[in-house]
Amino acid sequence: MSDKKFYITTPIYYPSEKLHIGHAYCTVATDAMARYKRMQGYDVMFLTGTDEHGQKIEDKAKEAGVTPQAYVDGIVDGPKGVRDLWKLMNISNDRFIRTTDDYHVAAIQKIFKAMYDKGDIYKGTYKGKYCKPCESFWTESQLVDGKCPDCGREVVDAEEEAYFFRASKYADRICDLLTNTDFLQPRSRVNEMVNNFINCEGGLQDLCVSRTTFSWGVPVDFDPKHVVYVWLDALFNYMTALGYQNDKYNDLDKFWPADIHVVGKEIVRFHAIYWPAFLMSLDLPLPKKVYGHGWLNFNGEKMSKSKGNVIDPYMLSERYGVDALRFFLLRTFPFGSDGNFTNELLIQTINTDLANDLGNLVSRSTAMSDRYFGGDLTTGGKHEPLDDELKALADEVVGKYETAMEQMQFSVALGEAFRLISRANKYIDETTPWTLAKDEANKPRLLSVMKNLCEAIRVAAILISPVMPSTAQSIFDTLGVPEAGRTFEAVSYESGDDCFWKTTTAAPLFPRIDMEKEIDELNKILDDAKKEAEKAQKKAEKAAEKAEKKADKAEEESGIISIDDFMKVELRAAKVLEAVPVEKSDKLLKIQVDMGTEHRQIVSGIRAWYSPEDLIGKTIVVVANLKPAKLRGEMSNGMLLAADIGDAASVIFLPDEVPAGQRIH
Ligand code: ME8
Repeated sequence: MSDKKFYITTPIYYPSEKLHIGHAYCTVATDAMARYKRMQGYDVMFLTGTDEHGQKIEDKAKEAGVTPQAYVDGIVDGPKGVRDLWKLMNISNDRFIRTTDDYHVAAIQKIFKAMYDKGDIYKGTYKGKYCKPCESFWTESQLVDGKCPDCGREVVDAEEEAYFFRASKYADRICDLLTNTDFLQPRSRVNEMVNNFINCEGGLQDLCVSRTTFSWGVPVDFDPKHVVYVWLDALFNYMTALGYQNDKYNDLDKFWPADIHVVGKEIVRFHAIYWPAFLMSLDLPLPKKVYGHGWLNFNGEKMSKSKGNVIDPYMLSERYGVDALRFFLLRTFPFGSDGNFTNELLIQTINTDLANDLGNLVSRSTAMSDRYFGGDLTTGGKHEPLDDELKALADEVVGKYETAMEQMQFSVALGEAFRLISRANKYIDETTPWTLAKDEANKPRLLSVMKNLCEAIRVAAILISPVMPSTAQSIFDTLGVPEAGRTFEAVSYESGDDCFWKTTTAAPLFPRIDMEKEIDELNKILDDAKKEAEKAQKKAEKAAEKAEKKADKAEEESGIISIDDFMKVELRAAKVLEAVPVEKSDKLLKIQVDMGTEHRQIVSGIRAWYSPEDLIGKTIVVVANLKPAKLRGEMSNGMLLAADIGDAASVIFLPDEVPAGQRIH
């Protein structure tokens, strides 16, 4: 094994939904880098995985009616899950970590405790806004129009006990790391951090690193009503997966610190500020680099489940082949910037670069080798200066390719490989082998031309192999390249006169796609997805409505009514004008009252305790909007208020000065 080591990671993705093209983009890029480094003789550790704790996962599982563990198991290990996707996409990760793995959970508990013992984690109060029905804490900035972002209801000020990490203590060192070293790349990301998240004069606020409002997380073992904040839990995966604070693995000394963490721009903040601060707290070496890549949009819009425009890498891989998709992703979008994914661009790239330029070069060259030499390109030939031009270009391209790959500039590196491919196509036009073939005397020259073509293709295949591993192998096989000629050590162009090739012809590498027909099909798939999303949206709305009704009903049943409910009851002051017993009843009194704007008759069951004289002239409280009822043949247009005291009733009297008809709240 080589002593050149290289440790590279992707983010560990949330298995809250199926992964999409954005996740595939990052993983393919990281894979290409891992393969490139292996090709260069490095001993590579390539880690990916899933980040399985937190409120979002807990909520999703609840929605699905399963336990959080069952939910994530399905998305990670289930059919067409995360592992299947990476297998399909030829991802060469050496390890896969799940944050629910026992060894990781136990390690996180030890890490949290160590930071606590050191005094870098302390107990404090987390102040925020609380939504009672959702039982959720929100920060001011998370609120939508000052209301709960989930349900839109009012929130109240609230506090909860929480643990905090003393990030403030490390602010100076983090600022130095960001501004005076190459730790964070591309450089533009440094400005994003310094302008938005860390103020190099004003410092850094301490970070809340525990939660008590949900339970799906790593429990703080010395205070188990708290779970560890999901980012602290997640970031340490990069070390626990090597054996930090656990016995499952034993590669920490060999591979830590990481050479590069590849992450999307939105999580650079966690990787470039808090992650180094956590490591500083434990006196651990910092990773050498964090690379914040750009985001892919679809047709100019952010991909989102509710819009139904989330692109499925499974579907695209199955339709166009994994290598075509991998190539498209890395050739088209400069890695450090945002990119706009469109179906037209995808098909155009496959047709132009892969079917036309690369595919045709390989099929034309091998077909001619077959036609003119039966695939037997023996030693000998006739050299011409044009061959040196091809070699010179190949040498130049290899150098530029390496520089670009070292800087994660995949689109530039592939551009260089394709410069060689185009030059080789031009070489065919310049040498016109079909003309040479007409005259037996030109045979040695024709042989040289064929061998130079094969050599140019071989070099190009080595260069594209980290991005298109299967395609590179098929090309090597078709050209009959021995193992030694497939490695990066053999990348330099050998003037072909003395080499020997035994080529075969193969099926086209990339069949041309009928753009119009294919776009129609893809649009249909997209429309279906949009309809699906709308349906899901409606279903979710209905479910929310139902849940709200259920909550209201529960409130009702628990005896609580809203102020609106109370205001529906119209209570008014009334003066008793007259009261007489109802015939044939020993309970009821028939009472005439003045309600201010009208006189009314009400019938009340208080005869046992009140005689007419007790009431006449008094001011009582009447429910004025009660549905009229007939009692013993008498109409009652309202109800007077009285307290039930044991087996008697006590009428509520108001002071005389309250005018008849006055509304009472
Ligand atoms: O953030 N374009 O996980 P996540 C490009 N669990 N890349 C995209 C993308 C898009 N539209 N959408 C996602 C998390 N990505 C945490 C990480 S690491 C210790 C914890 C890629 O599932 C991109 O790399 O939200 C982004 O950073 C990552 O997926 C976020 O994945």
